[in-house]
Amino acid sequence: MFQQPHKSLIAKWSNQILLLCYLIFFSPKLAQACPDIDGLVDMNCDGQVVIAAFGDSITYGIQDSRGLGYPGRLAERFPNTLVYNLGVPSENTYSGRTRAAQDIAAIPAPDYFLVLEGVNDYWYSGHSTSATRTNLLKIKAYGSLGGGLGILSRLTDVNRTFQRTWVYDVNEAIKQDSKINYYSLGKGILSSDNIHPDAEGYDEMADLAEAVMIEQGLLHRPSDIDGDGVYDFKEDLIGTNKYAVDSDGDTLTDSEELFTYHSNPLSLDSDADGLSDVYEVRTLGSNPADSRPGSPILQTIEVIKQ
Ligand SMILES: [Ca+2]
Ligand SMILES: [Ca+2]
Ligand SMILES: [Ca+2]
Ligand SMILES: [Ca+2]
Repeated sequence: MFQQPHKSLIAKWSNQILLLCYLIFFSPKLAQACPDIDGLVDMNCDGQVVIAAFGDSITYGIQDSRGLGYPGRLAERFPNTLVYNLGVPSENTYSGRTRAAQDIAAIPAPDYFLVLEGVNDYWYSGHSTSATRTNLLKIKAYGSLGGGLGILSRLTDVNRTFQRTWVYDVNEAIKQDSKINYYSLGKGILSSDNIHPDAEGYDEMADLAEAVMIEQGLLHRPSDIDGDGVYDFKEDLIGTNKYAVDSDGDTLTDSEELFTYHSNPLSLDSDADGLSDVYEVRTLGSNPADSRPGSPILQTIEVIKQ
């Protein structure tokens, strides 16, 4: 009877010690990185994570009693992430190739571009697995145009005898190119129409997509040589020094300036009001990126000056 509270007390303290170690060694850096959102990497470091799910009726979500499809389920799981369902029922990859270019131009650059298409190519006159593969690789490539990850999926299984061989052959053809293996979920995910998943099946698809996105994001996280949380390509883009955590030497790190204070990491006085960024941040608590005397602390200083 006495051991249980004692044990939980130790557990409580060790948790607090662990939390303290975490805060001391990791938290400041993590909090200021080209920040992950909902556990997903902001691959292009534009301040938002965008998932675009491209495909046919299986992406759209036909036969889903919840009307969400697997992309809608991802939106539920990643509430701070923008999710686009780019599913068009009945589409084949020949049409998909053209549409992908248009769709990508119409949405914010995706960090994760999920592609699942090809089962309808069976009905395309003169279809071949190599042409389908070529189309899919073209579609997937649009996903990386804005700095994101294109992720190709193997087709879900079907319960139509005449189409099963086609699905199997396409999956064999794209085996090396695909990261999400929906085929592995088997026929158990299918609804009564023998081709679309049911609600539970879409749940399983979302489980798989979620796991692969997290894994691929970590595998492909962009390089950050100086470890200041701003990816190298971003530093090259804005002109900061990717080998130094504080490019302008004012003791505010590049990531603090970019993501916390929104000041200029290459200027000692971003808003040119005569008060240095570090003085505004550390002493005045005012906004170093806004010269308007709107903050209470700035007004106080002005009164003192008069
Ligand atoms: Ca992004
Ligand atoms: Ca960096
Ligand atoms: Ca600085
Ligand atoms: Ca200033």
